[in-house]
Amino acid sequence: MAWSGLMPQWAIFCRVVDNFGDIGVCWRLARQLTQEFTFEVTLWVDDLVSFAKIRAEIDPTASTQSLEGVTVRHWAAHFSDDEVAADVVIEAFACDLPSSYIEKMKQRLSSPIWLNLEYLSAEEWVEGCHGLPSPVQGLNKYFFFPGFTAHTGGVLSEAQQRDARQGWSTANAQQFLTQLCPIGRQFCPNALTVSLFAYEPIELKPWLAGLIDGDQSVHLLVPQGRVLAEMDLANLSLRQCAEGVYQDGALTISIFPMLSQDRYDQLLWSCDLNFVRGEDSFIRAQLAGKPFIWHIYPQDDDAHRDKLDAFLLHYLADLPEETTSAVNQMMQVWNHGGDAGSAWQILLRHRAELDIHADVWRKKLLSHGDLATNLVRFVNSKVK
Ligand code: TRH
Repeated sequence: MAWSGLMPQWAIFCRVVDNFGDIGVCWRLARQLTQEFTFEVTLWVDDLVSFAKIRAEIDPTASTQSLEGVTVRHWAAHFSDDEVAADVVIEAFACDLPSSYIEKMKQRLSSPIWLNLEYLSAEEWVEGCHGLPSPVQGLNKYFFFPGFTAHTGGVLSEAQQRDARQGWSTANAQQFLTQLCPIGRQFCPNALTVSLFAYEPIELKPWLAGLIDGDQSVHLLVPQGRVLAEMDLANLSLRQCAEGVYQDGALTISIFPMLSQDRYDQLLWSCDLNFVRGEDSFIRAQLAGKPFIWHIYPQDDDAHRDKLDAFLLHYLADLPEETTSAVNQMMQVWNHGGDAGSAWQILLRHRAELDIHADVWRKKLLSHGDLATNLVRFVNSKVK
């Protein structure tokens, strides 16, 4: 296809399978394409309620709305006859475009560039599949894989957030945490700050019990969500000191409503260590340049086990054996069970090296270029 001479129109289709990662990734991409490349972007989302959880400005009842220059449309079952297919169509996470939209793509004089933005994996096969076309109904659909090496599409990293992270000082971090958790901070102003975002980790309760009895004072910052129910605060020895603040021994917990996506980034930049999950928060923790523990999205066929190991091979490649073993142990225990108390204690002993490593890794990740820029380059290479 050839561009008509005007700015190309992009359409991103997002089906929310569960939680917030699907819309989290699609929103970031849509915003970056609009702001950094000045494309006209329409984001089609089937679940605006989930979107509104990470961007409060979203009206879950509106069929069309605009946010930061992106046109957001509710993806209902059928497309009206006057709808025209975009120049570039992104199907996020193999969400299957509706056949009525594919028909419109086929009706165009010049075929659109059609891509499937895949899930993130560090497995070796990804490099071989990245960028491959697949013929579908007379059109080509390209597979675009995020990843951790130069032979993949890289990871999403918006200039706006990169610059803000660069300028984020220790004073900014202190101020942010104090505003977010004023009472919790009073209890433990010098504690290790740890954010917690996870599913239902098997070792959560023993780990919390270990934090209460530990030598290291810890301030655990928890945005409301699935992990909270699993924490079962009523059955721990913690006493409630104020609304959303619990304390016992070396542990203080602050609980607060989910943050907007940009503020959640700031939380990750501000804490000493972050527990993250899924795909998007996992990447954001890496871009924060802080040590993290990943709760991988569990899959029925146990495919997540290989994905976790593949990532750790990359992430830990340049570290000494003892540090590698400390991180590997904590990640395995968090995901598959084991002695969380001891794994945590060992991990803490390596904090200084892990701080340095987190920053080195962030730079390495960004050296492959960011995903949106790589995507635009790929699309341009297909325009004849
Ligand atoms: O929410 P997740 O578990 O999402 C996903 C989806 O479930 C998806 O179907 C699955 O395939 C994928 O995981 C692997 O985790 P994730 O990817 O980290 O997305 C969370 C999003 O929520 C991310 O964009 C950050 C955002 N967020 C906020 O905006 N505010 C918050 O307070 C928190 C905790 C998260």
